[in-house]
Amino acid sequence: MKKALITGITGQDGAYLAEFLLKKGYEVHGIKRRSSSFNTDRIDHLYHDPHESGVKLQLHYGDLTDAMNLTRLIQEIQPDEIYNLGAQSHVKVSFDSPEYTANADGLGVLRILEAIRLLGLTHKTRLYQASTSELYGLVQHVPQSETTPFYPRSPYAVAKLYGYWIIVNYREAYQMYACNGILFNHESPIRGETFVTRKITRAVAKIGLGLQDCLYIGNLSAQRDWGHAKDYIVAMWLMLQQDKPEDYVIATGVTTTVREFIKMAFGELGIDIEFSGKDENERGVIIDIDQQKIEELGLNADALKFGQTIVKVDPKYFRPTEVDLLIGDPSKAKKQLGWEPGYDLQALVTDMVHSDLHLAKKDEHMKKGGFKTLNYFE
Ligand code: NDP
Ligand code: GDR
Repeated sequence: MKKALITGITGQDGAYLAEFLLKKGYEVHGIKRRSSSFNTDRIDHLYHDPHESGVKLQLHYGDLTDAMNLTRLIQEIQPDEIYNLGAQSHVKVSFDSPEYTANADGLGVLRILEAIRLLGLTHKTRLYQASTSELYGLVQHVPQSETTPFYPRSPYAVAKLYGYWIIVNYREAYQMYACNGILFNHESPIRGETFVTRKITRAVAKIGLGLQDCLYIGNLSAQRDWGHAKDYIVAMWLMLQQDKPEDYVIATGVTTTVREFIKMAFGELGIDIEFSGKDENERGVIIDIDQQKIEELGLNADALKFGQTIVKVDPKYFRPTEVDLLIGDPSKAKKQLGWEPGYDLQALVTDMVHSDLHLAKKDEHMKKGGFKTLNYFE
């Protein structure tokens, strides 16, 4: 039975990957951070009491900023595969916490590589590094492939640039099986609530039920190549099953603006919106409502009016330096790994909006029952 160690197992990708590897028969170990409240929501359905026999998922306390902890865990587990998904992964937050981001996202990679080397596991343990399309940053060339030059535009991307190159360096210096997956944005119903897609789909669901009035948003013109996380974790695994370690771009090859994503998300509920105005004054207004759909989905018809403004720009969400356009070329992964995405953007939007509508309906019941619900708009 193969053993895998996942850092960042409590995050979006970690949760999907853990489920995928367990189904493949792996013994899965995950590193979770100590927190004052439970932080394992995304993997609770996979968890079994460790006192039961044959438990295949084991969680360990740890942190990417703690070299001794990482080295001890790798020594104890002796993993065949390590997936380094842990990171301070929010680009905007990295401007507020640049040193911590550099430590966890940059040096964290080095700590794992050194642990593998010092423990003599160089020829046993394969390593996947969660690299990112943010490395491309300021657009040099589109579509972006494995050979496009990097120009990072945030402390997050600069930290990930270190992670990328230290993987390449250790692969060349010590013949380690270490790969960078240069993954473009991938989303899902369990995407962190403050990334733009999830922020949008949560707001759309709440606005549809009359639980929220308006979506406050940043740069509407940013363009992203959005895929589904369920597809992307398969590519991570494939990268570690090859004869030779290489780096791969994982993307859909289609790019869309934030503005268009918002229209698609409202469209899913039968609410048609139009944008007008410029820059900070741009806003989204309801221009049509499909009453039949509103009824079918159990939305709050009284809360939705023709001409109502439901999207406004708030410059506080702008970034000091922005990444304007990402569009990936996944040809190498398709050819060499046989990887293909199953979801297109419309299927992703449908999945996310309906999942958030379901969750918002729970909030609606709570509110009716007199309970307070979380209304966090970041
Ligand atoms: P999430 O933010 O959902 O998850 C990040 C995970 O890292 C969480 O489990 C978090 O723990 C953990 N973590 C944060 N800081 C530390 C630390 N210091 N030590 C140990 N663990 C830590 O990210 P995603 O699942 O979306 O992304 C996974 C990886 O892929 C990240 O490295 C991200 O940068 C990268 N990436 C993501 C893309 C995407 O579109 N999703 C695209 C390209 C790359 P906790 O739950 O306690 O916060
Ligand atoms: P990104 O994702 O920065 O690409 O990083 P995010 O969803 O945060 O932003 C995408 C684009 O949307 C614009 N935007 C907003 N973003 C947020 N979060 N909130 C807003 O209100 C808002 N309004 C507009 C942003 O300016 C940006 O242009 C994600 C993370 O998962 C990284 O870890 C990963 O490496 C990259 O994707 C690939």
